Amino acid sequence: MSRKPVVLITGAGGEIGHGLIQKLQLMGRPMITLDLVPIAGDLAGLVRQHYTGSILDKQILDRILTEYEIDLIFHLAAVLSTRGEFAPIIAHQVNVEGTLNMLEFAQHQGESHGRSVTFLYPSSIAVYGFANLQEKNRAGKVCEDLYNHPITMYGCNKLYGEQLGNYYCNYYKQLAALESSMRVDFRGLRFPGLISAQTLPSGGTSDYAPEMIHAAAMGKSYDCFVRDNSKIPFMAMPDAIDSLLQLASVPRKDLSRVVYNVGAFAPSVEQMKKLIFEEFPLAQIGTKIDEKRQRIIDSWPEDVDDSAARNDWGHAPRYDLNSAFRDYLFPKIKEQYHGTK
Ligand code: AKB
Repeated sequence: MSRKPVVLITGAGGEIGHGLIQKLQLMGRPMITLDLVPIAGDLAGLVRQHYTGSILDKQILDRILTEYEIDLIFHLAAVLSTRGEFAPIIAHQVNVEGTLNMLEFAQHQGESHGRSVTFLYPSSIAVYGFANLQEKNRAGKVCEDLYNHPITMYGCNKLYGEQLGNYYCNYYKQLAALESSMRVDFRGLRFPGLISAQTLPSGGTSDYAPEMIHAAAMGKSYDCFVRDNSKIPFMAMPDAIDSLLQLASVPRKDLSRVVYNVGAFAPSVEQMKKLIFEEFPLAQIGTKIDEKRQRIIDSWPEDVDDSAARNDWGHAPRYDLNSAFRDYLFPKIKEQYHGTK
């Protein structure tokens, strides 16, 4: 029975999933979704079927395997860095064992349908780590193969998840009699902090940026938990979604790497506060440093070298710092909270 292949999105209820579902629907791509919670009302009508459950539940994955042919997976389910430091074992189970389940699922899909499954894996700048702030500042824009010394469980999980994906893609059961590698066409993106106008993040350490902007727009006071001179790379959510879709569509032969850095802009907290106060002069944004979360931010790079992504598949974010805030975030967030642009 020939069935039209569909896209599977895990962790579909999260920030990336929200925008990705909307974009895939506009592209006319049929999709199914999986998340621990039911799908939000505004998205339910955009997906063919939503499965409420865990990527750790192999029975639900087996059920999906019998019901759908899947040719593209966006594996978004994850426990992020801050939340992972309160429950490191759960983070490992979801981020590593859950990812292993999804890679095995993709392998079975590929074997049963006789073709490879493209597997998009959002990794993170959390895979990087530095001995101290001086080393971070000296390193500047880091390339993929240096400073892979994460200090969070999430970062460790994401780095290993990249290695697992490379194994499934290029070495799976390499000693077995039957050739069965390349059923999983694994592609990873190391995302910076992501800022969405539509949703607020939860459980991340880079959350201070979206939290500040949304608080200002809602007229709520907010204390940033890191120093004003803290600097890591960020990206507007539409660019993050476009980079996932762009990497998913590139012929494998054009890729020189399994995992890519992607960047857009790398502001200090001070630079972001200045833009926010220009837009919301009455904003009440203070500073109340959380030294433990500060140490995580200090372990992440000032910026990333994404030349491989730009050269191999034309990564070119639409938004820089000023346009992200002035053309995307401020008008969209105002519209969301006040109905005005
Ligand atoms: C986090 O803060 O944990 C994430 C990330 C940078 O990967 N937003």
